[in-house]
Formats: sequence, C-alpha cells, structure tokens
Amino acid sequence: MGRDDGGGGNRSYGRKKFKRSRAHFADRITADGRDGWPVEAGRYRLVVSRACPWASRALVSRRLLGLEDALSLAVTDPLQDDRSWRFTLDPDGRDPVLGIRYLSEAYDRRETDYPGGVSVPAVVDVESGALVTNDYQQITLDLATEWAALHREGAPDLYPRARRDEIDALAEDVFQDVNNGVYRAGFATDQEEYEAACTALFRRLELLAGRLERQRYLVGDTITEADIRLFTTLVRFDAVYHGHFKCNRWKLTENRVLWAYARDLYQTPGFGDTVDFDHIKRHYYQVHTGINPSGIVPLGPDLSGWTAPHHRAELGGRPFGDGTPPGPVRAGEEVPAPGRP
Ligand SMILES: N[C@@H](CCC(=O)N[C@@H](CS)C(=O)NCC(=O)O)C(=O)O
Repeated sequence: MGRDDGGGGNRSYGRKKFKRSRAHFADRITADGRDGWPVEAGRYRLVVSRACPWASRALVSRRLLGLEDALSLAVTDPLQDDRSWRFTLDPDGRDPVLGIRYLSEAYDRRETDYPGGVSVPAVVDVESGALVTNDYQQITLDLATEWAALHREGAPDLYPRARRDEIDALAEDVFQDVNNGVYRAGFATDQEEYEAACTALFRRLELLAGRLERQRYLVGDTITEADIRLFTTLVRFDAVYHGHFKCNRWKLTENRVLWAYARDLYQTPGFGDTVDFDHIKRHYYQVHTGINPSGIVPLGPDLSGWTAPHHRAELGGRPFGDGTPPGPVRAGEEVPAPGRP
C-alpha cells in the first residue's frame, strides 16, 4: 500500500501534530438547487468505503431514510493504493455506473490538480462524472432535510428542527473528542499529544455513558443524527481503535451502558446491516503502515456479542418516532455479518 498518511483526511503526519483537513468540495445538493445541484432521484451516486466512519454516516442515513432508489451506491475496495480509493470490488475494476477505476477520476473531472486528498464519502454527478461534494459533515444533514421529498414513507426525522441546537452542540463535542479524537490519539507523534487525546476521549465517553444511562438515545427519545455520528465510532472501537489507535483505557464491551447502547443501534435495521467488520479491520491495519508496519490484521476481537440482547427498550424511546424501521437491505448491498441473524 505504501500509505502512512493516516488515510483519514490527515494532512500532517511525521512530526507534526495530527490535523484533519477541511472538506474541499462543499457544494450542497439542495431542494432548491441553489449551488447548481438540485435534489433529483437517480442523478447522483454516493461513493463510500465501508471501512470509513465518515462515509458510514451516509450509509446509515441513506438506509434509515429509504433513499436507496434515489441515490445509488458505489463501494470502494477497503484498501487504497497510491492512487487512493479504487473500484476493484467491481467487475473489471470499474464502477459499473460511473465507469471509472479510481475515485480520483471524479475529482479530476471536477477540478484538476486541486491540493487535497481523495476522500470518501463522495457524491458524484452521474451524467458528468464530476464530484459534487465530499463534505462529510454536511452530506448527512442534507440527506435528512433537503432530500425529504424523496424519503420513504415512514422515514424518521433524523434532524428535528426543534432539537438542532442540541444535536449540533453534542455533535461538535463528539467530533472533537470521539470521532476525531481516536485519530488524534492514533496518529499522535509524541506522548503528550497522545495522552491529551486519549484522556479527552475517555472523559467524553464517560460523560456520554452518564447521559445514556437513563435515556435510550442521545437527544430526545428517537434516533437522530447525533446517534449516527456516535455509532460509527463505537462500532469500530474494539475492532480497531482499542488496539491500532491505542485507545485502550477500556474496551467498549467493558462499558455497560455504551456497549448496550451500541448493540441496540447495531441491531436496529439501517445500522448494523451497513457494517462490514472485514473492510474495517483490513483498511485500518493494512493501510496505516506508519503505525502498523507489518500490515498484520489481528484475528480478534470476537464479534458475536453484537447480537446479544441489549435490554435498552426498557428505557422507553421510540426509535423511529412516528415512523417505521426501514425494509430489508437491497439486493447487492448486503454485508457479511458475523454474529448477525
Ligand atoms: N474529507 C474529509 C473526511 C473524510 C475522510 O477522512 N475519509 C477518509 C477515509 S476514513 C479518506 O478518504 N481519507 C483519504 C484522504 O483523505 O486522503 C477530510 O478530508 O478530512
């Protein structure tokens, strides 16, 4: 692979402090099309790696909102090569809709020689083959709001207007200390930086566990954007962050509240059925050669506990509010699922 830049939007490795770059293409796909990209069924393709926590937010949202028909999906190989994300899982190594071998080709069609990396999630305009946005913080918010006309019947409100300030504030803390905190710990290049990130991470997780002790979801009594953002880090915790990123004060399975909360979400249609632990493990351990030079992928942990009863329904809560769970995963998008019935 020859990559040791963190593969996580990490623009400074070596001796410099870990710093996540900002998304470079921040056009928005909106109902009124004000950036030139109107919401339209079949017009765009969502490109993800199932290994990537930022891309996985969009995978969960798309399922919960029932946008599978409106927004098609391309899944990259979990292992980037020196030209980054590639479609080697598809016949002839080409995405069948975009006809490209590398995601970088869609970036190039949008702008040549731009300074950023090629990152997922990416939304591509199918007709022109050009990248529209790789703004992972905004994509899911827009799927929840701007794409409403194309939501399935019974779709939940993942970003309820009355709760947005609370969701945004929580998401910011979770981003700093948890979503990005694990990367800051994992790619720290000195002891002090590592300890600061690791300490803040576990302090935040303990605060979140306190909040979730008596309430089923993070905000209100339904699943929201805030839960999606926490879930995508928690589901990777023991498989990669605990070992590979040295976030090892405790394992997720050792925190009674967070482990039950994560299992509850995992077992909710739209969450666990998007998770591919094989992609997750191979990506992190094989791509980050700077912190795992041997590229050896550990055999553990035992994943069978993800389907164990969680008893969180006893806390009440209405997962989908007045809506309903999504239907089955569409053909061709199933993931192998150790431990899932
Ligand atoms: N686009 C964002 C976040 C998304 C992100 O970091 N995705 C990762 C995979 S988990 C990726 O594609 N990294 C490759 C790269 O940025 O060069 C960023 O640049 O920070």
